[in-house]
Amino acid sequence: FQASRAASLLPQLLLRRRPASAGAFALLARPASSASGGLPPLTTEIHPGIKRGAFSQLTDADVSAFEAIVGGDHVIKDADEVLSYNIDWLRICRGQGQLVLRPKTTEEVSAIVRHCNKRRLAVVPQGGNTGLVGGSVPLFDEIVISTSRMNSLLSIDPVSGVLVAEAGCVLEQLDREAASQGLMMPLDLGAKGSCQIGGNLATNAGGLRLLRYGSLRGTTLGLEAVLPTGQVLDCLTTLRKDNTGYDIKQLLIGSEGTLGIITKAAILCPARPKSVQLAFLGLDSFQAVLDTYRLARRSLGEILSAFEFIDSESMRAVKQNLGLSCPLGEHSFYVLAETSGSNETHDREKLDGFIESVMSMDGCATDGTVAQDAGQFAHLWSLRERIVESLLVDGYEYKYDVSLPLADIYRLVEHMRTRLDGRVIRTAGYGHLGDGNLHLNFTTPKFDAKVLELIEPHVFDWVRDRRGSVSAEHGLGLKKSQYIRHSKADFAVRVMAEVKRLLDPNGIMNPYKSIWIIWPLM
Ligand code: FAD
Ligand code: 2HG
Ligand code: ZN
Repeated sequence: FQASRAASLLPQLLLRRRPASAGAFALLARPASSASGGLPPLTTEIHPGIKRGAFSQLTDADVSAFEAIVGGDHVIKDADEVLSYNIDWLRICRGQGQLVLRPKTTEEVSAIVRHCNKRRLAVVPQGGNTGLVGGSVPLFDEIVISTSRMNSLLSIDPVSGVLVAEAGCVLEQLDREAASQGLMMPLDLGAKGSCQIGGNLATNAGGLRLLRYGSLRGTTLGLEAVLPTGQVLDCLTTLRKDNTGYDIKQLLIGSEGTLGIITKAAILCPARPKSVQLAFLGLDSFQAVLDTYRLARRSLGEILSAFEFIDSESMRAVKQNLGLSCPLGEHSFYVLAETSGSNETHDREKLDGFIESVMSMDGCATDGTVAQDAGQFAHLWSLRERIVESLLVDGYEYKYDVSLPLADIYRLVEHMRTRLDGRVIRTAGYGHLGDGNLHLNFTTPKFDAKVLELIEPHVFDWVRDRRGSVSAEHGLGLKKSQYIRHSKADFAVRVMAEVKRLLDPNGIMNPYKSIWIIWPLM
């Protein structure tokens, strides 16, 4: 079910590259009225305060050394070809990188990084380039190391459920391979057709089913990475239990390419459910959304696999901007409650019981439908997954991804709506309710500095004051790095800086991102 759903979602939006043999890169179409009209401004123009680090300049001798490592065909120098690696998915960041390297093996990555460290050349690891915080593209002239050619599935054990793959494997392809063994990847997100497992690990991506299958921090059993000095860190165990010392691989998970390049991973895959059901509900208050979630946890228990919410403004965006149809009438909120289990009759009975209780409970859901076939299932999910794409059509998007106590989640949306009244096209709130994760987005026809001033740092301060997180799942990247202290204690940040210094003494690995703001100052 997942492959067919996701396959239709993204291809027209992403910066997709043709196979290497085609020798050119295709910039696939994005919504015509989005900010993508021309090239985005250089990131250095938007952030003039960020100065280039004391890195070396690339020379012909460096390029020759890289050609000797990966072969001339996998060193991209042509400015037009390099361009798509310099621009992020949202088309908000544009770097000035001049070189892209496409290694095939861990040994090649190691040789490249060793050379860069010796020469003090800065690098940016890049997977599918679907990241949403500007972490995957250069700022100045950093060298892009793309993992796209490292795309072999190494093994799947149908008994233990352990899958071992190279970092450049696309998530959707891995999920298809897992399906052939009765398994599934433990994470699923709208970008699955392009994002890579290495990028997923580097961002510790959450996605639609974290509620059920947990975070990659739990499902990743082992990992191999090339550290900033070029040394290979081999923690590629496939054991479920291994309490021998510190769990170093956790440092790489969520490190956003600042501590090394992940080259291989061992992931524990759950059994693929035999029965998947999806209910779509219309509700008239956020309290009703919370009450419905409480009821879903109680009555669906172990088969609940996703609980997502969409507010009316987000629904309006997919309807108006993408022309999608919603099977329910107008409501303040919509909820997708999914179950995954092994017995269709049992699961359907449970879901029907849940819907009956929700409908009969005063103030809960007032309208609802259940997907009857794969087509309806895909359509209902697209109403949620395509919000990200629909908002881009408005023009310019201000994107926030926060964790908050459940009671505060929608208060933030209402608060910001009032604050920005009349200045934005829309204030849209949706997200992974079961994870306490709100996606808060504002749109304007084009970038408006006044609007940004009204949003930042106010929105981050509001989240900090309620002990939330300024980045629930997308990471800090370039865009959120200066707010790290809003969600982490000062001493914790200092420890992070020490770890960075220890592993990357020359600071070559994805500079200007994540904890960059802090560590060079210490
Ligand atoms: P990239 O974008 O290429 O890189 C992301 C970061 O990881 C960069 O800092 C980069 O330097 C680093 N990196 C990449 N590969 C490696 C590697 N091998 N080793 C070390 N560092 C590396 N995120 C969620 O959490 N949940 C969602 O539901 C979700 N939905 C999305 C939906 C859409 C439509 C889009 C466009 C994005 C979505 N995202 C979501 C964002 C998410 O972070 C990415 O899609 C994904 O995890 C990034 O993978 P990638 O291969 O594209 O990485
Ligand atoms: C999602 O859950 C993604 O759809 C993207 O994390 C959210 O872009 C967003 O706001
Ligand atoms: Zn999300």
